Amino acid sequence: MASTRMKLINLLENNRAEYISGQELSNQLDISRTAVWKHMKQLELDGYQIEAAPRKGYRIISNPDKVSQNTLQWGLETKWMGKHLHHYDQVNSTQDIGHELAKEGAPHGTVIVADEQLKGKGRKARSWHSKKGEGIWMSIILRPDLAPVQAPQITLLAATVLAQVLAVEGDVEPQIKWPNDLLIDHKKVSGILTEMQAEQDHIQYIVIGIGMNVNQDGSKFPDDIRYKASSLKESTGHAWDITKLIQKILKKFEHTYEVFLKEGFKPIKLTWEHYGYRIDETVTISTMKKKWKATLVGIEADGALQIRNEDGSHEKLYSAEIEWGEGGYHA
Ligand code: BT5
Repeated sequence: MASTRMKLINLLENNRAEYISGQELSNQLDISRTAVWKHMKQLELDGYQIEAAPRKGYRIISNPDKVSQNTLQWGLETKWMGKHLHHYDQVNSTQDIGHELAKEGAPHGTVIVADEQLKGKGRKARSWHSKKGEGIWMSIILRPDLAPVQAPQITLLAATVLAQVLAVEGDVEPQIKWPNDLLIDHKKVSGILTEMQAEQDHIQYIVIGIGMNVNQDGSKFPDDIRYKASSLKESTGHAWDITKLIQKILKKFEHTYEVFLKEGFKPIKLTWEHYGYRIDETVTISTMKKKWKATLVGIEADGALQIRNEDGSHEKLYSAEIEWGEGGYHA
């Protein structure tokens, strides 16, 4: 169904200047003229404006500005990422749907996108504010051939993907705050949540959740996050096309994932450190037992943060409170 509709959109898009007759479409798509007409009605529901002229045929007048399965898949230049794509107006959490679909056998690269989440999730049972139509609320199902201990690499990979897309598309300077926040001008624009189902030595699937604030006005954030959250619109001064941005992210994700399979974690590590927040700077760190000053050095393949203590010794941190300094904050 979806692929016939994609073909139909392609035919209409490629003939934008002219009408294309119902008969022609019916021949090319190998479906009845009634079926063509039903697809047209569906496209209209998706927000396409279609003109149907008697004896001439159909043509697209304008594309939708709303996000839908069709608009996301039309023009998506990927091989496997997002080829199975589910779009919802409203869900509790795209992560929950990701788990359900993965358990039912959804393939590697399945993508779930929602306009709004009622119970968006952060890490450690924190909540993620996901208002209607203002951001990217998306989960991706991956089935990597990796051991569970390597799962953090996928989170780090995702952060490099988002940073690179924003740097190119937004002409901004994103930074990745360990372990999983994307900041612009010290404020959180995006967060990543990685959840997995694994056996002892093998990952069955990973659901990687990406939340990105896109078109919110700063004043619209709830009080408790207003001082530390921002959106792309806030930082660039203009609204963004969410559909196009999702397509760019999926394409970059696919490419980076393939580089990761071929070349391992090293290129990801280097990119991460390039964008790493406060890398090479001295911060105050505290754990349950102590509080001390150290320099942030980079990341390790297991997701740990590498630090250099004042006596020159190196240490790996898996969880700690970091005082990020001016403008920074605790998650
Ligand atoms: C994260 O958690 O940053 C991961 C967020 C992942 C959200 C995506 S959306 C699609 C998918 N479906 C889901 O249900 N979740 C994923 P964490 O590092 O724990 O940060 C959470 C904290 O960030 C909260 O406690 C708030 O302080 C803050 N926060 C909440 N909503 C925010 C927002 N929209 N923008 C910036 N900060 C926010």
